[in-house]
Amino acid sequence: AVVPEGVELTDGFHLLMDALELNGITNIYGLLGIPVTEIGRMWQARGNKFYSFRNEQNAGYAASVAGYLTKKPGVCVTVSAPGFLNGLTALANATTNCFPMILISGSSEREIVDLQQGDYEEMDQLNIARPHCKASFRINRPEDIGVAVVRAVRTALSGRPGGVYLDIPARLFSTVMSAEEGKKSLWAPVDPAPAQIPAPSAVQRAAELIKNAKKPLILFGKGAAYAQCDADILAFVEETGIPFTPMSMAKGLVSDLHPQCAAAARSMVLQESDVVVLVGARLNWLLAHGKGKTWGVPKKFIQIDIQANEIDSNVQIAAPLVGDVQSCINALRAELKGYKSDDQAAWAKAVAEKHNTTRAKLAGKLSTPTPVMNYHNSLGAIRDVLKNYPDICLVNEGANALDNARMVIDQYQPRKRVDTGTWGVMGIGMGSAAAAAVETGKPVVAICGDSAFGFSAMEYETLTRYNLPVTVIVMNNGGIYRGDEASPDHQFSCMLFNPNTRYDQLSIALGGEGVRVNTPEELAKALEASIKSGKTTIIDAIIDPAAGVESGRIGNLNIVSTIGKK
Ligand code: OXT
Ligand code: ADP
Ligand code: MG
Repeated sequence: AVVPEGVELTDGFHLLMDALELNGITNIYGLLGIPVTEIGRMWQARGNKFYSFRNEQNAGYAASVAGYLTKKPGVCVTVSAPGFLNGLTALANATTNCFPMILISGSSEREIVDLQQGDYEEMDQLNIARPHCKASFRINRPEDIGVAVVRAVRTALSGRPGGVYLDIPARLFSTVMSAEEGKKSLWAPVDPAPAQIPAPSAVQRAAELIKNAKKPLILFGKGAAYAQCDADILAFVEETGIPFTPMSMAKGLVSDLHPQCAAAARSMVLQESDVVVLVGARLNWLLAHGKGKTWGVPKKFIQIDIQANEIDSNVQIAAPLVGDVQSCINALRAELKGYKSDDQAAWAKAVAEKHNTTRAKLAGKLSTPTPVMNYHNSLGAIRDVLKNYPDICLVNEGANALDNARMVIDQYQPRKRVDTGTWGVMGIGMGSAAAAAVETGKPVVAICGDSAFGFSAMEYETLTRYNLPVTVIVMNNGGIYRGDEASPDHQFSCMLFNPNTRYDQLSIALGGEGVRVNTPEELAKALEASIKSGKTTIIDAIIDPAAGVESGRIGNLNIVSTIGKK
């Protein structure tokens, strides 16, 4: 529409920023260039934070982790086609992990894109994004920016959280309208993630199962951690006396040191339990789809999930509790009030014994010296230092570096562990570490396999640039899984890296602190110093190239040739 002369104007850029601010967004993660450059400058000029990355995939991982940690959608801004595609990996990963995130990409001129006439960075981004997120929206008019942002926020947050794509054609950014009309077109959503209360009959059904169980188990997933109802969850655990075990990112939701923690009796509790309460955890590959020998004796599942069709996705769920974790847990607590079973006490005791014996066995390995560090004694040293910093957020990726750290390092507080998640994706390291440091304002420690680190290593400069208190420990075993594989005559082995790589020197080159360590004592000292200094640091930890195993703890998923090498 033509705006009469003399009327105060606004444009797409300003309306977008106003709408984001109105929705409580203060941090944007992204990478600038045509046509979104001005957003970064103007966003910063308004006193907000723009975290500028070296590759959109890492900016996207940062945004998704911001979403997970804060329960507000993390926002990532990218340029068109290639930038958008880089960011899309992270958007898809966010959706897979149920993290709320909004990817905003500039796009090329519609008329040219739609006729495939070869525009600058031409791509039909809207449709490419659609299968990889909860919703994919395009904004065509400035007066629709407000509604689009609200819709994106509500879609990302409500029900099962996930990713949303917002497509903004370049021209819209500079399209003007009356400032007054523009202001009227913006609003903040009321209650964008409403409580979803489970039906009373469903609550009774679940409570009956718990009351009649002999060997009940509570299994927490990252949906329970995301829900931010930590006190209610702890009360549920303690009022029922039922042993619990966490999925990796739910570690610390109730402390790993809690007497009812059964993490180190994992196989036993999955196999022998008769009733399992799943709280914000899917029966996907990570839980062997709820069947087979992992799950041992027949059992009944109670499943708390906000997504109704998650129920029965793999095996029969005897008592579905569809609703948000907080409402479901509190409804169950009310229904079970005053109930504690003597029958279940014997089971709880047996589980605690198994858990404690396994922990004690592992403790021995953690302090056994070896000529070159292995995963046990290196991680043992890290664990001892981190004991004194319970509120540090741990980021973790790799195979052996991931699986062993998950096992060895205790977590004491909710949402203090971010890892490779549902896809087991390498490369989340530096983006996640950046977001964890930014969003929590606390120090972060990232434990990365040397392969895993490589996926986002240049982003280390982003960490030093913003002075983020992140210590990256690179578990340097010289390869994927192991560093001792023999090379064929004609070429370096496809599983190995240059053994002369100096990750500590990479840090110094990128403006951080760097130290190489060869023993658990040196590692502990370097970590302690780095946390105390608050300086961005890489600790290059030399690990025995023969210490790892192929694919870590999931070697069963690794396909090998049936007929062998030919
Ligand atoms: O009860 P049992 O006896 O079973 O014992 C369990 C617990 O009771 C016990 N436990 C304890 N004992 C003592 N004390 C304590 N505190 C304690 N706590 C537990 O320990 C065991 C194990 O417990 P856990 O872990 O809870 O149980 P389990 O059975 O392992 O659980 C099953 C799972 C499936 C839930 C669990 O294993 C899990 O969460 N796994 C996640 C695995 C995963 O996602 N892996 C990453 C992918 S691997 C592969 O794909 C890689 N790639 C390919 C690639 C990827 N991924 N992405 C992209 C974008 N491109 C390519 C690559 C390239 S890994 C990789 C790089 C690898 O090389 P690096 O150099 O980075 O790393 P290194 O290996 O270090 O060299
Ligand atoms: P993990 O990998 O830790 O086992 P998953 O990512 O598989 O966890 O499962 C998380 C589940 O939590 C998803 O099915 C998701 O729908 C659910 N979820 C997320 N947030 C909530 C919430 N606030 N209330 C109930 N369920 C939730
Ligand atoms: Mg390695």
